[in-house]
Amino acid sequence: MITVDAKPFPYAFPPEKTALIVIDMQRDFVEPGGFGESLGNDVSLLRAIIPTVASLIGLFRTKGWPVIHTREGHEADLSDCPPSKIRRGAPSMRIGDVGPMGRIMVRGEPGNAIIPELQPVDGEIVIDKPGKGAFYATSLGDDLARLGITHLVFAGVTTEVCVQTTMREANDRGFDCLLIEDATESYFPHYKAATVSMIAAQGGIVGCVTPFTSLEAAAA
Ligand code: C5J
Repeated sequence: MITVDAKPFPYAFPPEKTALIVIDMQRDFVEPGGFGESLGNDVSLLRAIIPTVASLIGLFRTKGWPVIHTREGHEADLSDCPPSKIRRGAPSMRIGDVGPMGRIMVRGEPGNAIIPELQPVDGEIVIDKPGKGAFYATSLGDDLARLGITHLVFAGVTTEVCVQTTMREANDRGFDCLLIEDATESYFPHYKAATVSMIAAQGGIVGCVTPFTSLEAAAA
């Protein structure tokens, strides 16, 4: 076991049963002209975590621990996108509309891709998910069972939406979760702060939280 200094208590994990899940580091959320910006968000906040996420992925790759990437997106005919999701809000572009990076949130379009800085390498699992949670309507649960994974480390965007939803899904499925707090970000700093705090509250009701340097030091 490796033990990391974390909140609300040290997080102990068996490295051979631990995977990193990098949530939705896609052009649509992180780059200008994508879905995130169409909702009126400042994407520069999200871009600030790219070096830390890259270091975290690098640590897992160096150790030979699994790295799993997710992408939020939909089939070209939007058959897996609830009409309510298309209608919601008042974006300048809706899901399926053509934007500067192709059709918004549609699989295979340039904007749906993971950003160049964090591209998956051969052998890494990439989960295409229609929802906020990465377990919903995907193979993730089966993939983790096949790999014998019991512990999950989380990074990505956005903290209070897809990261938190997936952590809660994982928690209900019995995984021991750790969020790397400087490898996740929100368009709203106060939502990130609240989410990080509520994950670790009540004795780690959803999981533990720690900065990347603590995991790096523990894994050295
Ligand atoms: C959102 C996500 N925010 N990846 N998706 O719609 O958090």
